[in-house]
Amino acid sequence: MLTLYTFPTPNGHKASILLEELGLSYAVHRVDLAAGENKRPDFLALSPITKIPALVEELPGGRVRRLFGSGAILLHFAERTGRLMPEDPDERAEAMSWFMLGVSDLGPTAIDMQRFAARAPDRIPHAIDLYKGELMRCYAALEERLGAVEHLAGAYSIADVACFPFIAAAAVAGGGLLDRFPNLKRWHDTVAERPAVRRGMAVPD
Ligand SMILES: N[C@@H](CCC(=O)N[C@@H](CS)C(=O)NCC(=O)O)C(=O)O
Repeated sequence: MLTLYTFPTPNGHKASILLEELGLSYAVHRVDLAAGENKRPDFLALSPITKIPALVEELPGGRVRRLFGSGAILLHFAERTGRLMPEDPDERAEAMSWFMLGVSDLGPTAIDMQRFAARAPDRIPHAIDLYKGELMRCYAALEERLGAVEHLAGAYSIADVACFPFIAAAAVAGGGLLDRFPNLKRWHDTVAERPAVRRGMAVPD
């Protein structure tokens, strides 16, 4: 039995897309970030950094395994199932590289950009320019790669799952991201059409 602790944000959506893609059955526990539910002691026990997503796996013998962070959840289930991660060493190296770009560059940069551009009490132009520039580096890298391959590691993989929700969020935020990056748009539109992605993006509803 799997329980996903989540909220409708890009990192939460990575985990729900992954579970949907793998056809794993799971319960959803909504952690209302706006109400500060992530700071409650019961959630702290699951996610020491008090961020969603987290996942609890009930194992035989009453054992419980917890995972926190979208990267850990994606890697864990790709390894366990042998799916959404290429076997060929060269393709695997590409998949890992783009997966990490999604987890450690694109996601954190997009969140920090949002913090400075939309939520900071004072406008700090240097911080906004810095994060805008870093985000552009991510988009430019993805755009170039997607001009050469259909998906980030060739075949659809956890690399795509790790990047898609942040690109989808930027696309709906306005600013014409997908008009400026045609390869990214082609990839975004293809991934968005996947039934598992549609279902995962609607969690929690
Ligand atoms: N490294 C984590 C980051 C998770 C994260 O930033 N989660 C955000 C929502 S997208 C969150 O829970 N924010 C609540 C907070 O910062 O208090 C991952 O990749 O999943």
